[in-house]
Amino acid sequence: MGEVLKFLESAKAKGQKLLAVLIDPDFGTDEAALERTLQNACMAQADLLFVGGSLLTSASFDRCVALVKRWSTKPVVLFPGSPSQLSAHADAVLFLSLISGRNPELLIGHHVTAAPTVKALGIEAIPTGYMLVDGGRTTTAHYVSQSSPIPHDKPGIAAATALAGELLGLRTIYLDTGSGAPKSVSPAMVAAVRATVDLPIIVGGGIRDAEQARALCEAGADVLVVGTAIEQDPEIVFALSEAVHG
Ligand code: 1GP
Repeated sequence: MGEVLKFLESAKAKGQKLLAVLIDPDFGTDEAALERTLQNACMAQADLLFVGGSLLTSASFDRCVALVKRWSTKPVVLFPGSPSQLSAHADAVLFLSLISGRNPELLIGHHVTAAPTVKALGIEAIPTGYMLVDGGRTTTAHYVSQSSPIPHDKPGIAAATALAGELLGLRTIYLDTGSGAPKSVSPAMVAAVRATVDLPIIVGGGIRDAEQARALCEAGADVLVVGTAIEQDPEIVFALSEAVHG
């Protein structure tokens, strides 16, 4: 097992919740802002840096990952929106299967394209059941994946989907309403998935404040991923970190 998955599993076993700061690779073109965000993440004791996005508009992905690695002591994990979002500077990649959708390209197609590069780069691949959940509007992730999200008020569908992922041998479950979603996944949905699977549960999309973060951790999330709120207010990472670690 790779080091990052070991870290996630051992934190879960000890009941330690983790905060991942999501860096949008396009945001990395403003290097001063990126450095400030990473300094804050470091001072706030965020546990992981995720890098990725559903749609890249700049060509500087590899440079962004290299800068994140240089300016941080925490594991750098790719959260790729496409097989081109791979970099040798990362410690690991979430090898995502979009199990909430029925788009074969995102269940196996992109994986075939990406696998030889992942192997050649020597980065750890973490088999992840990725589940898009309706968060109140169509996000870029929903649109680009051409898949229907799980309805926000159907925790049973989320639990059954996560269980199928666990039985297929996936090692983490990622529940996401998509970047900038008006609503996060509900604590009720997280609790239903927690009651059904024993895997580390990653939750992201639309998390904006400490109260929300606390409720999701109490419901059973192991890792919270926050991007937009920290981009909009870099200081909020301190309150989020306190909520997650407290
Ligand atoms: C999106 O889970 C991430 O895939 C984070 O979402 O940008 O809304 O925090 P936000």
